[in-house]
Amino acid sequence: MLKALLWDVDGTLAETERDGHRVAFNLAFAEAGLNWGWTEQHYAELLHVTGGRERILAYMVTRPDAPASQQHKHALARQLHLRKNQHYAALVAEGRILARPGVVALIREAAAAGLVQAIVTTTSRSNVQALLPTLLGPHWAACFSAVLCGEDTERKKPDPEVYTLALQRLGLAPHEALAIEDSTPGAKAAHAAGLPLVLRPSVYFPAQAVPAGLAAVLCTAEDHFDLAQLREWHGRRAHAAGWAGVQRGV
Ligand code: XBP
Ligand code: MG
Repeated sequence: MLKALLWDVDGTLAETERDGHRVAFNLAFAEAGLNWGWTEQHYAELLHVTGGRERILAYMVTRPDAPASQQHKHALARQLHLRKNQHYAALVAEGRILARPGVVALIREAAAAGLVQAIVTTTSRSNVQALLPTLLGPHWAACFSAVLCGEDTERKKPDPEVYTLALQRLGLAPHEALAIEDSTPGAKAAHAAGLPLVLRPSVYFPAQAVPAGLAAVLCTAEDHFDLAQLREWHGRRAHAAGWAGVQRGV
């Protein structure tokens, strides 16, 4: 039985990457006097490194004008990432990032139906705290029993750590929950944690980019997105995986 929804943030709740994080990275680079503009197209590749600080560090490897020493690289990445997140919060506050269709209604519907919900993301906590009130209002946190962010784990998605931690916190077995993701790293993380998964493609992770073999229900960006539909998808996965009669903790 479906008891919990585990929500990814970037690309799932809202299209934050192209018009939010990417723009904010570029503002931070320009402010620091760096000629490091990330185009929309290039950002699609950069997104395969999860975590903004890690993404900057990976990019530095390709830049002859990056600091030479590891120590200076890390210090600059930390500083740029901090500023990036401040710019991101300002962009969000300007109303530049909207919820994806159906998401807000579904979170409210699930809350009203008594489902447990959690935020399970690799983004920084400050970005969640900036975005969620604009999507769900000042009492957004009441909808979620756990909010797990980039700072809460050693390893970011595609590592399953953040999902495993979420299940532990909620006291649930993987088959009792459903992860909602948009990206390949996110889908790999949920899959590796043993979670059934709905994959809703986003701007940077279109359906054709999703690797085969993930135990996912792949929907389209336009698919009707309500609780009845999620229960149906979860039931379909349960049937395919033979979860009927599986007891929690077994
Ligand atoms: C997406 C990410 C993040 C964001 C930037 O995480 O990989 O790194 O691009 O956020 P998810 P930070 O889809 O799991 O929400 O700069 O805070 O890392
Ligand atoms: Mg995502």
